[in-house]
Amino acid sequence: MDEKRKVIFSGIQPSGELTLGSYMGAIRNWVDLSGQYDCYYCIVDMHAITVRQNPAELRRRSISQLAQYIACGLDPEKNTLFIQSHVAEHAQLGWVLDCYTMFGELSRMTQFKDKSAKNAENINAGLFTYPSLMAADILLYQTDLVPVGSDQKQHVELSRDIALRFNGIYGDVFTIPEPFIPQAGARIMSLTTPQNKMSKSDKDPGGCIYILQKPEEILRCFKRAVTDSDTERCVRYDPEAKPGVSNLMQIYACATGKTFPEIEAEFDGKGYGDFKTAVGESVVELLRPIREKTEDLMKNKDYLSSILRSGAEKASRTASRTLRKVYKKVGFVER
Ligand code: ATP
Ligand code: LTN
Repeated sequence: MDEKRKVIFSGIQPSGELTLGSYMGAIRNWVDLSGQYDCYYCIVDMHAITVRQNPAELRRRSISQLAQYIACGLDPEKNTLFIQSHVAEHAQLGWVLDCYTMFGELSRMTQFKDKSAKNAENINAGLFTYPSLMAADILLYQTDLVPVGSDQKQHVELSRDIALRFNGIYGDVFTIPEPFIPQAGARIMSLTTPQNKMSKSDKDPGGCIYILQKPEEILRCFKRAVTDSDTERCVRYDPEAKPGVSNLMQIYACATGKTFPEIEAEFDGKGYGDFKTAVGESVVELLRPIREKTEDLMKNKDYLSSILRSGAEKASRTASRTLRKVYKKVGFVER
C-alpha cells in the first residue's frame, strides 16, 4: 500500500500540429497508463526552438497542445500537465548533463542527422545537445517509464546511459528509465510515402493526418492513400511487400481495437477502395470527440492557464529535489 507509485514522463514538442502518429504512438498510451502511475506529461517548448519557430505560433500551439492533451483523455487532476520552460530545473539539469554526455554519443543520434539534413542552414548547438536536455526532462522526475513511439527509443536509451554514467560516479542519484513502446502504432507511416514516418514536419500535406483536422479532409487523405502495386490486391499484413496496406491496417487496428486476422477477414474479397474508406471513417470517429472537446477547451483560456500554473508548481517541487541532490553531488556550494 505504501509502495511508491511508478513514475511516467513523456513530452511532445509544440513545433507543429499534433498528428495521428503522435496520438497512436504516444498519447494513446499516456492515457492508458495514467490511472496506474504518477504521470508527468510535458509540452517541450525548449526543444521546439532547436528549429526556428514563429513566436506567436509557438505560443498558440503550446496552449492548444495542452487542450489536446486534456481532450485526448488526460485528466489534469490526475496527471501533471505542464510547459517545460515553466520549470527552470530542466535547463539547469540539462547543462549539468551536457557535461556527462559524449560528443560521439550525440553524433550518432539519427534524429540529429535527419534534422541537420533538413535544416542545413541552422545546425545549432541546441539541435546537437537536444538529447541531454531530454535526459534532464526524464531524470528530474526519477522516471521509470517513458511512453514514446519507436523513433524516440534511441534517445531514451541515451538517457539511460547518461543516468548510469552519473550514478556510477556519484552513487544512486537517478532512477534508470525504460522506453515504453506500443505493440501496435509504434511507427505510423506517411499515407503518401509509406516508407517514411508520418511526421508533422512532412512537406507533403496528404501524407499526414492531424488530430484537429476536419472530417472531410481526413476522408480525402485516406481515399488518396497509397496502397501497393503488387498483383495480389488483397488486404493482408505484410510490411515488407505491402507497406501501404500494412500501414492502413495498423491505423485501423489502433482506431477500432480489431486484430490483423479480423481485419483481413472483414475485407476478404473487397477492394482497396472499401478498405480505405473504412479506415478513414474509423479515424474520423476516433478524432471527432477530441476535436470537439479541444474547441470547447480553447474557449476557456483562464482554465487552461490555471492548469499550467498548478502543473508547473507540482513539477517544480519534484524537479527541485532532484536538482538539489545533483548540485550537491557534483560539488556546487549551496546557496
Ligand atoms: P517532427 O516532424 O518535428 O520530427 P513528429 O511528427 O515526429 O515531429 P514528435 O513531436 O517528434 O512528432 O513526436 C511526439 C511523440 O509521438 C513521440 O513520442 C514520437 O515517438 C511519437 N510519434 C511521432 N510520430 C509518430 C509516428 N508516425 N508513429 C508513431 N509514433 C509517433
Ligand atoms: N524528443 C521527443 C520529445 C521529447 C521527449 C522528452 C519525449 C522531449 N523530451 C522526454 C519523452 C521524454 C520528440 O522529438 N518526440
